[in-house]
Amino acid sequence: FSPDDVTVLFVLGGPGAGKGTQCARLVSEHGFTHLSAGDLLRAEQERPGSQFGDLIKSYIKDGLIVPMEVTIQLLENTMADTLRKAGSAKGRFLIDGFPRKMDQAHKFEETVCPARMVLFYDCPEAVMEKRLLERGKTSGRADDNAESIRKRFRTFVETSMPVVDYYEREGKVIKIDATASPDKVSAATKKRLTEKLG
Ligand code: UP5
Ligand code: MG
Repeated sequence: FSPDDVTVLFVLGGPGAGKGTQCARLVSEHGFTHLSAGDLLRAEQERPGSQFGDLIKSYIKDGLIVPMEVTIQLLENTMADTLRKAGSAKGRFLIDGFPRKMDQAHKFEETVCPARMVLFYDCPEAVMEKRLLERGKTSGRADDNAESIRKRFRTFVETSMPVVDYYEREGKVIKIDATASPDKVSAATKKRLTEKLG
């Protein structure tokens, strides 16, 4: 995809920081297409005949990063499908929960499309843990339990924060305090995005 046609924003933040919640709001109010890497992986895991089902299941339960080829292919296919259905070469995409490892960041930007900006939702672990345990009562997500949450936090600190730091050095990060109410976080996001993107 040409960056002249396609605007990509990466949306990063720890598990439970509120990436999905905020992306949903940006879609309804700003015409972005929301692609959650985690949602695409969970859907692929459920797809009958998928050769990656078992692999995805075990990686997600352990909070580990699925080999990047799988995730990048899912994202690229979904972007292409979206543009095809819209009958347009142009599109704006929020890519939620990706890249969360340096190799994914480089590969995606080389082979799919460079990112214009990175939204980073900053949230302390204690707040994220509380949200995830609460959601776990009803979400049915295999990784919303105390043990998986601990593993997800560890992967985030060791593997995913270096990606945020990398984009920070590139001057692409918009950092937002994610501890306030969804409305407040959403208002802060819109303000900062408008300053940067117009
Ligand atoms: N909530 C949200 N905002 C709130 C607020 N401001 N105040 C109070 N409550 C708030 O929110 C989480 C919960 O908090 C919800 O109940 C919400 O109502 C409440 P949500 O918006 O879902 O947060 P989000 O950051 O999206 O949390 P999520 O659990 O989706 O984050 P993860 O990053 O852990 O999950 P993801 O689906 O992205 O990835 C899951 C796994 O997939 C990874 O661990 C990994 O194993 C795998 N994966 C890969 O291997 N590769 C990838 O590239 C991506 C994922
Ligand atoms: Mg999410």
